[in-house]
Amino acid sequence: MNHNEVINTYHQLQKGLLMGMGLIAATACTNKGNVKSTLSEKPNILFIAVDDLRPELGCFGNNIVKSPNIDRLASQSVIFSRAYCNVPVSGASRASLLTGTRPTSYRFISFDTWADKDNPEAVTLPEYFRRNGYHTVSLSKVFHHQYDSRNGWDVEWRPSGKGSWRNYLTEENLKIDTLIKRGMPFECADVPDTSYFDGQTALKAIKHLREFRDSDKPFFLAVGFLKPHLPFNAPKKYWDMYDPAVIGVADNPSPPQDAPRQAIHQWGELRNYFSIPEKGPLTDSAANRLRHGYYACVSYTDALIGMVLDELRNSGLEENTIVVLWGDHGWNLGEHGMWCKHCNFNTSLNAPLMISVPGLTKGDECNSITEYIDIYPTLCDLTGLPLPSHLEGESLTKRLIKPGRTEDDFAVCKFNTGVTIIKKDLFYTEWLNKKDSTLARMLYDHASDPDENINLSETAVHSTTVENLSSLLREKRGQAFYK
Ligand SMILES: [Ca+2]
Repeated sequence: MNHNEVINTYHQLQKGLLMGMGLIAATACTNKGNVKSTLSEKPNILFIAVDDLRPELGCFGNNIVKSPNIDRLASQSVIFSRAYCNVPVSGASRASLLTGTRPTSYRFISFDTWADKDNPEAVTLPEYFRRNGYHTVSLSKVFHHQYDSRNGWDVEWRPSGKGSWRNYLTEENLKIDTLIKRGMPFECADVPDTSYFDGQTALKAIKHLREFRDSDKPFFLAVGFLKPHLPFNAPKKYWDMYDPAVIGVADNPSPPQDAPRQAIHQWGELRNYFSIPEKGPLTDSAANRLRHGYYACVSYTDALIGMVLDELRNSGLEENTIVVLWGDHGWNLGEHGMWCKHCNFNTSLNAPLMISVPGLTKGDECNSITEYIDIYPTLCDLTGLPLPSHLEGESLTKRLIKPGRTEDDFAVCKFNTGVTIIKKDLFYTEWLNKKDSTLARMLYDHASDPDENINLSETAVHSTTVENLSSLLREKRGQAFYK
């Protein structure tokens, strides 16, 4: 079955539902067998963005992290276990995903990227849906900047409260933040779930879902959660879910053998926080406490996502709503001695993605290599909208219908001057100058070294592989890479 046939099958499945049945379930045949679907021709979209979420969740096989609500969503989704952000830093990753276009040598560079400024020709995902009859709502951080893609939203809302964006609740932490402008890297406070900004966001999402129940217009509801981004502030009960001894520290706290200096950074984002040393490694107990805080924030966010998903179900909207959950990039929790994102290692590039299509997806894992720029065309396909010509990704619809490996899959990710191509088990990065010359490189084979501890790029036995990947990287990185 080729791609067009898959799309046709899916739309036949949709059309079959409209023949006088409205939202009543009907059956259609796909290559997975009989599929019951409840989608109307214009299904709603719930688009959940989670800031700095690693794919370390129960549904991704992690035994430590407690994420029952996301796991429940995963059981109704296809889980993309090899999804990669195209840029491992917030603003740039979001601008790339939401325009469906690749980073280049000159665009989508930093945390405070504007999609409108970096790629003004591209119609953003929400704007495209708004133009096509959707009521579009953005809650909290979806684009990095509140007023980016201003024409994209009917409603744009951000949470607010006393103190800085770091959103501490204890008097002690508020005082530290105010006095020295460097807050604590975490907070464990005995407060209700709705006290922090993300709690406000979940309540706001629930309010909108209740309003949508009585509307004839399809909705595109984007809900951005700020945690587990630093500082790791979460109600105490989520800290209490974890035993620090079980969390431990990273197994590989040293840089990879023979890695170039460009591969390693000094995690300035974390060092900005009070109590973190200006240079040098963290003690094991500090590292353990940070990991504990990160996991507490993951479980806190999971609970808030559960509140939103419960409302989706209770409101009767679930059966006609596609749900996409994505984290904007990965995060280092001490691996290679590093913290935060901002690097070309798998820990920063691999990110959680799952897509739920009612009646179609049932918890299968897709281990094809996918890129975040694939999300935009996928949502167009699933809602029957033609693909805008500027898109550079590939629709994942065929993988939703038949999850499984394809031979032609790859991903290209970029951070600053480092460009990574991921092909099969190989992760190859080159750092380039403005004339496209190679400054440094690294190669990891995940078949034998999934944690990326031995750089193979300079070994004679891998020279042909490096040559081939170097060519492939230049072929796949996008025609607009250099102006
Ligand atoms: Ca982020």
